[in-house]
Amino acid sequence: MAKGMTTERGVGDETHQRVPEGGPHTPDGHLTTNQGVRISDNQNQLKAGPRGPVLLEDFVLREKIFHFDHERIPERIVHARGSAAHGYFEAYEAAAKLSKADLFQRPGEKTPVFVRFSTVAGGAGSVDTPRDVRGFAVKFYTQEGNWDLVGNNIPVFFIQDAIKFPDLIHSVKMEADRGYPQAASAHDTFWDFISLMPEATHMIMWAMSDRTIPRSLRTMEGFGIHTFRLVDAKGKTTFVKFHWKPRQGVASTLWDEAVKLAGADPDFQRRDLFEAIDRGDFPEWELGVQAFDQTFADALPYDVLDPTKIIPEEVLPVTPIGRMVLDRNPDNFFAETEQVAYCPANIVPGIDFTDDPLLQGRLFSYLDTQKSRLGTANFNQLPINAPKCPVMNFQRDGMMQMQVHKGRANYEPNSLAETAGEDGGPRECPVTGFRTTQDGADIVAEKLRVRPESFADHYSQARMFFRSLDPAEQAHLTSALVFELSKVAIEAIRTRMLSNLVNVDPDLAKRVATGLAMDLPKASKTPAPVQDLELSPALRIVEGPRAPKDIKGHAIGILVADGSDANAVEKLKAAIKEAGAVAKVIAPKIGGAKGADGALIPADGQLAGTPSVTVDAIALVLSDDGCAALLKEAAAVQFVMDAFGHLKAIGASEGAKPLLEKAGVEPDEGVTDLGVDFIAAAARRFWDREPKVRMLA
Ligand code: HDE
Repeated sequence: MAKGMTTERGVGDETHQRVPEGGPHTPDGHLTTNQGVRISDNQNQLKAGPRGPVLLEDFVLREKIFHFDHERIPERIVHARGSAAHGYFEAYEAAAKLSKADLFQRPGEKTPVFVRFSTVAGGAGSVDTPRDVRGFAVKFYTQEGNWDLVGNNIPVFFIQDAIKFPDLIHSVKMEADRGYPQAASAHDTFWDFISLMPEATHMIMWAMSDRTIPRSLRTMEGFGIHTFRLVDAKGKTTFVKFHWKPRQGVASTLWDEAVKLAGADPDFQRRDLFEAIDRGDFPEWELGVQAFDQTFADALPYDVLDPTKIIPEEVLPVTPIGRMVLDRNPDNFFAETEQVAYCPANIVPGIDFTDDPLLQGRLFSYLDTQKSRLGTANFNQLPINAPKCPVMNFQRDGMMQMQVHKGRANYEPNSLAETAGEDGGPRECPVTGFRTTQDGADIVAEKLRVRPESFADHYSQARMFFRSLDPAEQAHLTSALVFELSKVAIEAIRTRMLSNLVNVDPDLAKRVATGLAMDLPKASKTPAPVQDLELSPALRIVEGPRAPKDIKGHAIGILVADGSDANAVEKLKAAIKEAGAVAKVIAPKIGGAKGADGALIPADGQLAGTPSVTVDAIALVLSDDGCAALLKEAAAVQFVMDAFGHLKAIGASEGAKPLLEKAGVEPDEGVTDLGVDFIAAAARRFWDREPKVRMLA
C-alpha cells in the first residue's frame, strides 16, 4: 500500500499519519469508506426509487453519519478554549549548570515543542478576550521523554491546596441552576467563594489587573507558578521558579477594548497567533529561572511551597536559560490543539517536583482527566502526545490500541522477547533512568489535614502587587473590582469582599466602595499581620520594564475612502512594513476605494467588520470629500472615537480633520500627521490621555 494512504497508520511514523492537504487520496484519487471500499456516489443516499424511502443497507451513508455523530469529544473541564502552535526550544549555556536534563545539555540544539494557550473558565466555543487567566502549556519532546511545563500567564494561583480546585472552578463556571454567565467571573458564586477564601486575595489582584486582558497571546509572560527542582549531574538540586518572557514585550488591552473585541472578532487572539506565524513573524519567549537554595528559601518572609506567593525579581533576578520560537501552525486543530494532553507529572531526569500542595494535587489530576476526555489510556499514542524518543514497556491493549505488539512476552523480566538480553529484558536502567531526588525527603511526620503556619499571610503580597503598579494600572484594577462586584447581586458578598480589600490597601478599598456607592466596612480578621514588603516595579505592564519597545508585530489600520491619495497610502504601507508591522487597509467596501487618481486602492478589511479595536494604531488617509462622506457613517466615527478612547496613536491627513473633530479627538502627543512621528507613536499607548476619556475608580 502506498505511503500517505489513509488506511495505513503507524504510531511514531508521522508520514503515515498525515492526510494530505485537500483531503484523503487513494493513489488514483478515489474516495473510499473507512473499510477502503470505493464510493460510487457521495451526493445521494440509497433509496427505493427516486422519491422513495432510504434503505437501511446503505452502509456508505450509515458509516459517514455515524462518524460525524461522534466527531466531538468532551471539552476540557477547565482551559477548554485554546490555541496552539509548534516550535522549538534552544538551551543557553547556563541551563546545563543547573540541570542534567538532556534538552539543556547542548546549547543551540533544537528541541521540538508544542504550546497551547488557553482561557480557563469559558467553554471551547467561548470568546478569546474575557477577563480571565490564560494557560501557557508547553510540551517539550526531549530525547529523554516528554517534559510538560503546564503554566499560566500569572505567577500565582487562587488556592493553596488542590482539594479546593473543584470548588474554585465550580464557583467561576456558569452558575449551576441557570447556566450563565459564560466565560466570566463577574457573578455571585465566584465572588461568594473568593470573599470566603482570603488566600485568593493576591491572585485576585492579578486577576483584576490588566494581565487578564492581554492584547495578544504573543504579548504574555508565562510562569510555572510552583517551585520546582532542577537536578545536576552530581545529584545536587536547586529550587527554581520558571518564567517565560516574550520578546514581543508585555501588552494588554483596555477593558472597553476587550469587551468590544469580543463582538468584533471572538477569535481575535487565535487569529492573531495564527496569522503572525503564517506570515513568518514567529513569536519568541526566553525561558528563565529564579534559582535558589534552602538557605535562601528559609530567609524569605513567606513559604516557597505556597503557590499564592512570588519571589519578586528585585529580590531574586531571573536567569535566562533558553529561548523558544513558535514557527509552525497546527495542520489540524482537532488532531493537535484539541487532542494534546499536558500533564505536570511529565518530567524528565534533571527536573523534579517539590511538596507544593497544589502541585502535588495536579500530579494526579491531569492523567486522570485525559482518560475521561480522550476516552482511552492509550491517548499517549496520539501523534501530538507521542514522545519523539523510543517508548518501550509492557503496557498493553486497552481501547484504541494503535500498536501491534508482536511476540509472546508481555511481562518483565522475560527471556523470550527478540530484544531480551541474557538476564531477560528489556530491563530498568538504574543509572540513567529517572530517580526521584532524596532532597527534602528526610521528613518523618504525622498524617495531618492542616495548612502550615507559613502559608497564613494572605495579604502582604497582594498589597505589594497593588502598590507596585503604575497609577494607570492601579486605576484599571480598581475599576475592574467595581465592575465585577457591581455584577454581584447579593450585597453581603460585596461587603465581605470590601472587608478583605481593606487589608490589602485601605485606599483601594475606599475607591472600590465609592465606586459601588457602599459604606466601607471594617477590615476582616487576618490570620497573620500584614507586612509592608519592598515594592516590585518589575510587576508593571504600563511603563514597565517589558513594555513593547517598537511597533514590530503590531497591526496598523489605514482608513481610506473614495478620493484618498493612493501614493500616501503606498508610502505609509511601506514605512509600516519597514518597521516590522502589518498594514491593514480598511475601506467602506471590501472591493476597495477609488483613489484620487482614479486607480483602485485595494482593501484588506471592510469598515463595519474591522473596527479599530482589531488594530494597534490607526492612520486616516482621507480627502475632503471622502471625509465628508464618512462623517455620516457611524462606523467611521466610532472607529476613530474608539482608537482615541483606547489610547492609541492616530495619524491623520489634512482632509481627515473633520472626522477627528466629530469623534471628539483632542490634540495630544499621540495624534500626529502621517509622517515618521506616526510610526514612532504607533509603538505605544498614551496613558496620559486616559483621564480625559474615562472616569476610573
Ligand atoms: Fe490545571 N488542569 N489544574 N492548572 N491546567 C487542567 O487538564 C488542575 C492549575 C493548567 O492547554 C486539566 O488536560 C488541578 C495551576 C493549564 O491542555 C485538569 C489544579 C495551573 C491547563 C486540571 C490545577 C494550571 C490546565 C483540564 C489544582 C498553572 C490547560 C484539562 C491543583 C500552573 C492545558 C486538562 C492545555 C488543565 C487540573 C491548577 C494550568 C482538570 C486539579 C496552578 C495551562 O486536569
